[in-house]
Amino acid sequence: MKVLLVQPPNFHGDKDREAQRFPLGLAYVAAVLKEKGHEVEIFDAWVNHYSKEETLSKLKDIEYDIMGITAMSPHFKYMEWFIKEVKGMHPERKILIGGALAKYNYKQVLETMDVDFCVLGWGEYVMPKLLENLEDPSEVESMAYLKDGKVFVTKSISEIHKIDEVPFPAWDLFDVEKYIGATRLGIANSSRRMCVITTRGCPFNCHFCSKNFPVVNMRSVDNVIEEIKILKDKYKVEVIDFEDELVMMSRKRMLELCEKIKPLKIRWKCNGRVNHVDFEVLKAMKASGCYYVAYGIESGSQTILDSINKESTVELNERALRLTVKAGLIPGVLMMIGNPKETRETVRETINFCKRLHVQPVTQFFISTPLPGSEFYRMCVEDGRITDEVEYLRNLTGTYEILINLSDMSDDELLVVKREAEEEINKAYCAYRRTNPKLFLKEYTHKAKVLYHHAKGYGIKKAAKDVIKIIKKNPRLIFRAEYTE
Ligand code: B12
Ligand code: SF4
Repeated sequence: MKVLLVQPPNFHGDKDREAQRFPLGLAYVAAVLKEKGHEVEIFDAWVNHYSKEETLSKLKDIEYDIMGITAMSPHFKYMEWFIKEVKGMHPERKILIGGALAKYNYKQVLETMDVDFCVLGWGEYVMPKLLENLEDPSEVESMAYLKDGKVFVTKSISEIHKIDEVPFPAWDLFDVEKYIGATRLGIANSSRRMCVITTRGCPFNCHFCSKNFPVVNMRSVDNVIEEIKILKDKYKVEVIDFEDELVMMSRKRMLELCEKIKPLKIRWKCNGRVNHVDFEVLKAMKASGCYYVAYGIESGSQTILDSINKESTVELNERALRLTVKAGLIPGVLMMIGNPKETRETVRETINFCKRLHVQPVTQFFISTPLPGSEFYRMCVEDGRITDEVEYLRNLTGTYEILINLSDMSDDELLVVKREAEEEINKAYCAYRRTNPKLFLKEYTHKAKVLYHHAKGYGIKKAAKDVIKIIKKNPRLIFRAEYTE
């Protein structure tokens, strides 16, 4: 069967806002389908920055039997437009959606769009079976579809799998160079990078989070290393981004990973959880090429950490950041604002936390937003703050705007407090950096390296234009800590 797998564009409409990451979910599905003998083609509107017009004109010429789309919840509005257009072109061809949008809002999707099937997770196992049972998918696990006008959901697939058996992502079907050299904020990376995921799932239950996999499944270290070797040898990748929520979850596995990744002379970064921080492990990570660990610190206030069910403490957060710096690693600090019980006072605690530890949030504070699949979303539906889920999804754009204000402040106050907090933290960080020449030099050398690389790739004229554009849009970027590399 001829399958077209689609990644929709960045729904923020701002092409530079997020890096174009390699869509691992789609690439795993593609690999399995290929293995089963299907003909697979990829259409990535995100990495190619296709406008709506370009999307339609390019799709017109592609032959396929079934289209599979990956989508996050905030893609809902775009999907309404997209499905209507695509079904209008080829009403006889089947369409299915996978990813968080399908998993958490299959009902709204099936009732408002002309979508044939929703895949509720584990696409690499579900989609091949679906292709064998398109006429009657009732025996295919983790599916939702309309039957006699009613939403029908099949039995859930097991959450436990031997994921070593899944083939590596089908890089060869993608224009891989576009991801390896992807830009962020319009500036090229200064090294060739690719993402890898070594585990699926997370055992914690933070109330704001909409995790795709509730149970932890780990790949063996040898399987991960084999993948990295291919990325290094075949695609000349220099930096690996581990996308796992919790690659550091098992001390033993992390030490094994460090030992086996070290001879590859790869640089790598990952996410950490403060509960799993161990100085010996951090040192082993540093020695094996790790340079950056991002932590979901979220807040400097215990009241807030408790209100979001973070299962961490201010002390643990502080300890993790200090140990990370002590091990010679850069700590990435992910922060939120606007959670339940948030007041000026709790934000003050967060400001003081950042100042005390001399850190800046990675980009800006994310605004706590009830995302489908999260406890906050469930609460808002239950207590009537979300009455019309379709309307809510149409307005959902991610975590940069207030959609439902969960805090104890008004919308205006929250936005003012957010801006003031970001400015105060930024100012304090810059002042600290001025007293620390080593840090200053390190960060600005890195900025210079990134610019050099961008100019080398795109020419000095374009590089200068890009930099001016970015600085005009966000002058604070000149002063920001350089965390992304
Ligand atoms: C990498 C990543 C990104 C990347 C890009 C992702 C991409 N398109 O490639 C970046 C950094 C840009 C990003 C941005 C955002 N992200 Co993000 N991201 C992730 C992350 C960490 C990893 C994704 C991944 O590769 N997973 C590994 C693969 C194997 O899993 P998967 O993608 O879920 O795919 C499997 C199934 O879902 C299913 N499947 C998925 N697609 C399809 C398609 C078909 C046809 C089929 C059959 C099956 C199928 O099968 C796959 C294999 O099992 C996830 C968290 C996570 N660990 O999954 C969050 C996550 C997907 N992101 C999330 C969010 C909220 C965002 C933002 C909205 C946040 C924001 N700041 O506003 C933005 C929006 C981006 C935009 N502007 O459009 C949420 C989504 C929740 C939701 N309800 O929508 C997640 C789940 C994080 C979380 N726990 O809350 N993200
Ligand atoms: S925020 Fe991180 S630790 Fe919390 S549930 Fe989500 S993935 Fe797990």
